[in-house]
Amino acid sequence: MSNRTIGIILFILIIIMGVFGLINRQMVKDNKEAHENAEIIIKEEEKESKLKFEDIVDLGEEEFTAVLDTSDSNPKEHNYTGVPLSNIIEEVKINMEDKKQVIIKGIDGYTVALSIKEVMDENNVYLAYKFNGKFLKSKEKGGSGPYQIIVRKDQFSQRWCKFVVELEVK
Ligand SMILES: Nc1nc2c(c(=O)[nH]1)N[C@H]1C(S)=C(S)[C@@H](COP(=O)(O)O)O[C@H]1N2
Ligand SMILES: [Mo]
Repeated sequence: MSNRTIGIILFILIIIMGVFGLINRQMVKDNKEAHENAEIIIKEEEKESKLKFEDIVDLGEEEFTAVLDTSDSNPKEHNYTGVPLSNIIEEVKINMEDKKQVIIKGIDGYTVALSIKEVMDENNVYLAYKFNGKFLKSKEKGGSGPYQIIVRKDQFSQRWCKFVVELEVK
């Protein structure tokens, strides 16, 4: 092979790598933007509050492990990043003492009820936004985010509401 041919091959490879690099950077950016725009509505009777990702991330971020056990997978421990659900409720000045439960809704209509007792329990209920160090993708992008409720003490994962958009404290 002539030097010229090798040169052309190298040039083409560098262009391909550059294009992949740009695509990857755009995907990371899209994902980050999706997160920055990700809002959650918190309701209490007539009162409605909204929190954005930038508000949520400041409410005591923690990394924790939880065992995911679905109907089509065996139990496996994973790392999540999120904030305790009770911190979110406190942030919007809802007093949990006279309440019974928190109703969590996903964008697909899936609804989960947690008792206030469970929510107040230490290291149990979290609103997660990262899974094994990566942001949870939206439903359209094949993920379980941008937010997912994790109930660490729940043996099965039915109540780990995916695509969370609304919380109602009753
Ligand atoms: N929003 C939403 N959350 C959901 C579900 C769902 O259908 N919609 N399914 C539940 C069930 S039955 C399980 S086992 C866990 C994990 O679901 P996966 O199998 O998609 O991981 O999510 C739970 N949370
Ligand atoms: Mo399930």
